[in-house]
Amino acid sequence: MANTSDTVLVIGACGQLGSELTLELRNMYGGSNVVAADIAAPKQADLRDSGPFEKIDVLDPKAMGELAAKYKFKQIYHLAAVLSATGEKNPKFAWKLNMDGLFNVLDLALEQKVEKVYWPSSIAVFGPNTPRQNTPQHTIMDPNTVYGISKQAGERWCEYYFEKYGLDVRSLRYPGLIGYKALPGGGTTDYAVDIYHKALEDSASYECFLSENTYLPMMYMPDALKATLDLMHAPAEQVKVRSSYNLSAMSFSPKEIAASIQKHIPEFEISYKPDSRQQIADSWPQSIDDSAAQQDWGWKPAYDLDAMTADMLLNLKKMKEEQAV
Ligand code: AKB
Repeated sequence: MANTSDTVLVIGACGQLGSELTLELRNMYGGSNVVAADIAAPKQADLRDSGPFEKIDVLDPKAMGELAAKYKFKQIYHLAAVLSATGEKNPKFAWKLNMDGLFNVLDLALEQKVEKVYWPSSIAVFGPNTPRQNTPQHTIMDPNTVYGISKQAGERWCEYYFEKYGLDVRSLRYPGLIGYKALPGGGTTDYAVDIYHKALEDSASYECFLSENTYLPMMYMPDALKATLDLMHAPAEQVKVRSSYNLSAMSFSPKEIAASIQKHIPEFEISYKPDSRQQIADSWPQSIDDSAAQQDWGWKPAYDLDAMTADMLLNLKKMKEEQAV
């Protein structure tokens, strides 16, 4: 249950997930109760106009402390991170941002008696020796990207803060997230967003950086928002996994998403030019067993590939038309 008088901080509020989650939280808790924070001001008008924004660097604990003292947050959603593909370009910085940022938030939450913390993990915690089909909640984890290593270490620390200090921190291992409102930044699964944008351009064609039969777990944004809010509003005793929950909705390949788009745009063409992101994709699961999330707090996704494609194309078309006016 949501306590709608809570003040909530969203760090990384201008990102792909943050920009949509902040709006959902503002609908639930009221605009002025949900502070959007990021390293740069929001570009989206709805995010900018619906509640307070604070410029913050998650690597600056003093500034974070001042912010928390000002607003007395009851909940923090800490979404700021360097993703898988960008992380490989500057591994030391990715490690610093992803780990020091998490420590700053966890310590702040303890100091300021924040009641609940949300921190996203990823399918990137798995690695080349993990079973790739129906990957279990508990299994071999040998991530070989700095992003995956930081997420796996982060999971261990979240569980540690819960066990040792009683901090109510909750987490999901997101698959690739697909939405029409904001673009992802620097991930391996980003192709599954880009492809819809390119399908609606005049050329109706897309050159994919993964090969045609590369299957990855994916999820449409409304499902990701629902999962996040359901987990955060579940009674604490139902949240039995304190590292991070496996979460699943669909699994598809570039060839299959192209075929789904062709049902609406028959002339759409896809070509393939795999780059360094192929190796990352090949080290990740193809599908995920999320039975723990189903059992503990009733997780169930609503969208499959074709339902997502129909909704993505409809909304992207609408947005293009509005921009053209
Ligand atoms: C990425 O591709 O890096 C992310 C993820 C799966 O965590 N979308």
